[in-house]
Formats: sequence, C-alpha cells, structure tokens
Amino acid sequence: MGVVVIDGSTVRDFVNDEAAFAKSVDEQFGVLDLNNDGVLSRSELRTAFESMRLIETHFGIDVATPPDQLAKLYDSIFDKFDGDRSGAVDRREFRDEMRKIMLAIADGLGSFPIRMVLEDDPNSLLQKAADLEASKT
Ligand SMILES: [Ca+2]
Repeated sequence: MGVVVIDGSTVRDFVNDEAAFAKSVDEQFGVLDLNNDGVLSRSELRTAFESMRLIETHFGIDVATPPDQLAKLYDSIFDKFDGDRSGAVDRREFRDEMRKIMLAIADGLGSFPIRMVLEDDPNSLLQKAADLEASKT
C-alpha cells in the first residue's frame, strides 16, 4: 500500500508522455490477459476494473451497486472498449480507451490534489503517473 497525491495535471502529463503511457498500458494489458491469447475477454476486463477503484468510480460504480446493475455497467464498459465489436479487446483498443478514461479522470480531478491509497500494484497507472511526476522534482 502506498499513499500518493495526484491531481489532474499529474494524470494528464503521464498520458501525454506517449512512450511512457503506451509502455505502462501494454504492461498492464499483459497482466490482465490471463490466458495469454493476446486479447481481453469480457471477464478479463471485468477483473481488471474491479481492481481499479478510481476507474470504477469514474463509471459510477460503487460498493452498493446491485449485482444486476453491475453486470449492465460492466457490459457497457466492455462495449466502449470493444470498438470493432469483435467480442474481445485487443491491445490497441485497450490503449485508446485507457487514454480517454485517464484524460476524463484528469478532467474530473481538475487542479485539486487528492490523496489516494493505492493497492500494492506495480502496474497501477495512477501509481505510474505519480512516479513520473515524482521523478521530475
Ligand atoms: Ca485473454
């Protein structure tokens, strides 16, 4: 567990650093692709989002969400990612959508820094955003 302080510009700087962002997202994709078939299935993506709480918050998911509503929400998230409706999310689709989500989160955070407790996850994108900023100062 680590506590990081991030605001919108921390996240935006990270996303705009194309190389660093692509590398981080690709690494995360590799971890999420549990059966290593090169694409993310519905259940792989859901597992991923359950472990990214800020992103869940972004989509309006909270602990009190009833299971049937939760299933619908995850379906709609999956459909957003699966741009070509192939039934699976490939690396490029994942990267494109993660960029949009992170930028939307950055807009949501604005210039008010928030303290976040992150799970011990070396692949957390928010952790990497915070690390990138820390490396500059
Ligand atoms: Ca897979």
